[in-house]
Amino acid sequence: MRGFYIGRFQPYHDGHHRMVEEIATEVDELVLGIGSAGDSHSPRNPFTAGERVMMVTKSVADLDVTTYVVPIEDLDRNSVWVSHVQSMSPAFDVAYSNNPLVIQLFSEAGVEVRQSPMFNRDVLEGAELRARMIRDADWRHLVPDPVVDVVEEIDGIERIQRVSDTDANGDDTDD
Ligand code: NMN
Repeated sequence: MRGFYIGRFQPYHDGHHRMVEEIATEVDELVLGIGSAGDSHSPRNPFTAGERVMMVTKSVADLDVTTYVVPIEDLDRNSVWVSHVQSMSPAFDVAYSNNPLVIQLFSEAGVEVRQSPMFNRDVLEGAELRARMIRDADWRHLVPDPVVDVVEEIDGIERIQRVSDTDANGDDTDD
């Protein structure tokens, strides 16, 4: 059985990783969708799809499940988003999410959706991590080690601080 889990992964953190580990106990293969793939260089979406591919690929390398990392750009039309996802991803049997819109769209399209109370953690942790990065508070212990390496390789802290240092890019009040 193959599962699908989409997140923005801005950045990929320990909450995501615990979810992936839990999902890995239920599936043979897992597709990890990098959501909002076209977005980057903003306070809410600081990292490019390619940078997030690196974070996720390196973090899941040791898991005992075959994984595929697939960037998925947003669409203006929610009604055809599931078809868009399916056109970009290896075929999957079940979608994992706690995002109400994602659950609604997959359910309407007849795709089985599984949720976990643990998935709620994701919403809080992404925004919290970015806030810590912006104010130079400690964030490294909240992400898998390879994510620290990627953020350092791309000078990610300097970037998020710079793009947050203007109101031209909007704020980051939700996740
Ligand atoms: O649960 P999160 O981390 O928000 O990830 C869900 C991802 O799915 C986001 O990147 C979101 O933009 C994406 N999504 C896109 C559409 C669309 O493009 N119409 C609809 C539902 C979810």
